[in-house]
Amino acid sequence: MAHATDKGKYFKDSTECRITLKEIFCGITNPVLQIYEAVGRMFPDHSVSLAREFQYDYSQAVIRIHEKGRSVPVHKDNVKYEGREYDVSSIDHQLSCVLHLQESESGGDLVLYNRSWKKDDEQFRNIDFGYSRNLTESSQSYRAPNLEAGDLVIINPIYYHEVTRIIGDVPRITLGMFLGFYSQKRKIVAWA
Ligand SMILES: O=C(O)CCC(=O)C(=O)O
Repeated sequence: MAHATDKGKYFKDSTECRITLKEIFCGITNPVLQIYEAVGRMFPDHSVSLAREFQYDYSQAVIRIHEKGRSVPVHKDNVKYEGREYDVSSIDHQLSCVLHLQESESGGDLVLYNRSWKKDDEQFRNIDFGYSRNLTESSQSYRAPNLEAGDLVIINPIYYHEVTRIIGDVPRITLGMFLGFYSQKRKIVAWA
């Protein structure tokens, strides 16, 4: 949800994104639907659907192409805090789902830190995106091993995480979405 402060633009871009994803996955099963099915099998007593607000669909997924030299700084995702103007901020719990479409030659590792976000951490926030490395330097970390195209990684995004610098000419390509859980309704909504 890159346009957290401009809902009109977010929902307009979501419509265009839906058309683009349809074109990209024309002729094959849309991986977004495959992820919904996989999540449905993990949580058989929950329904799984795309998030909607009034008559608007949220964006289905974001495709990230990380080229050589790119990295994603230490950050967390928490729609209850960052997306308060969106209906999905009323969820009880959030997970992040990343389908790997192409790995880089080297680097591009997902590193998870054993430290969850607290409001006080906002003082360590970078101006543009992410947080100061000081925040996680003394936390235990876990590097997701040997990920391959086709792997689906599900994390609790309130724990700090980062993607290390991409090395080599082959870009790292992923398709990402968030899952929001409404515990009482046993309902999971997906958005990006
Ligand atoms: O690309 C990844 O492995 C992690 C993506 C990420 O940072 C996120 O979903 O918040």
